[in-house]
Amino acid sequence: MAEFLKIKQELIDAVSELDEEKVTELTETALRDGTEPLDILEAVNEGMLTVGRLYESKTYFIADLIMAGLIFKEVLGLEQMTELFHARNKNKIGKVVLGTVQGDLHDIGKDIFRGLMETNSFEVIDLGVDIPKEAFIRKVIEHKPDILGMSGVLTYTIDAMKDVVGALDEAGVRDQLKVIAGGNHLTRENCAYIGADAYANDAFDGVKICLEWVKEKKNQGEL
Ligand code: B12
Repeated sequence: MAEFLKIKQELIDAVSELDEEKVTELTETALRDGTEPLDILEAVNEGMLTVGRLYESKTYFIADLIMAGLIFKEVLGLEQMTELFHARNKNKIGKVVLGTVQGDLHDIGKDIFRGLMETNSFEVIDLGVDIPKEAFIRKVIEHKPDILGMSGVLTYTIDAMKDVVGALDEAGVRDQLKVIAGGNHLTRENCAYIGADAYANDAFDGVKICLEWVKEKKNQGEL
């Protein structure tokens, strides 16, 4: 960890400068030195925030966002990272249907949440990106999950999230599951607007909430 602190800023800068080769090199070095994969992901995420700011200030363009996405995916695809996301326990504690809502193509945060949930022994049915409410409902009826997870990184997708919850209501299945919305712009207020049971700005917090829900359900004898 002490070793990682020395290169952490270098890694953040390499991500924000879109220096793919350097990011891979630094990540591999850190992993070899025994750095926790989650600490590396946190640093990469910090670099992504800078990329977002540079895009907002028109220093970066859409091609740069694409490059940033590719770099993050490359880091997530490194062997030690995929090992981290490998389900360690075959006994599943709960089922989750997950997807990025209609209008949104961002999937990196969703994929991190999926990986962490699988590591924590959840079965995850990942529907992908740009998922219309009808597809969410179809899969909920088919798989009867304990939890529905919706990802939405674009601020205007809160309406798409609200529509999914409305459709769950209409289909008469809203009270059969918990709903969590994820995205770093979400707040308590827009969570209430969406009608979700909880929200998380961070995949790690989301997993904690889901673990709590499963514990409650078990205590109530429903599992
Ligand atoms: C990479 C990227 C892209 C890539 C996405 C590649 C991919 N495969 O995902 C591409 C190039 C496709 C893209 C496109 C666009 N993008 Co973009 N993109 C980004 C960027 C740089 C990084 C996003 C990212 O992956 N971050 C890293 C991950 C880990 O973070 P995250 O997604 O937020 O996920 C975390 C949490 O949100 C949470 N989480 C996420 N999902 C879930 C789900 C659950 C259930 C839970 C519990 C938690 C959870 O956990 C994660 C961390 O632990 C951001 C900038 C930024 N700082 O976010 C802009 C950003 C999101 N994009 C933006 C924009 C504007 C666009 C475009 C509209 C640009 C355009 N003009 O075309 C398009 C939209 C396309 C579409 N319809 O979706 C804006 C959004 C602004 C807004 N107010 O909505 C941002 C914020 C940039 C900016 N600052 O302006 N983008």
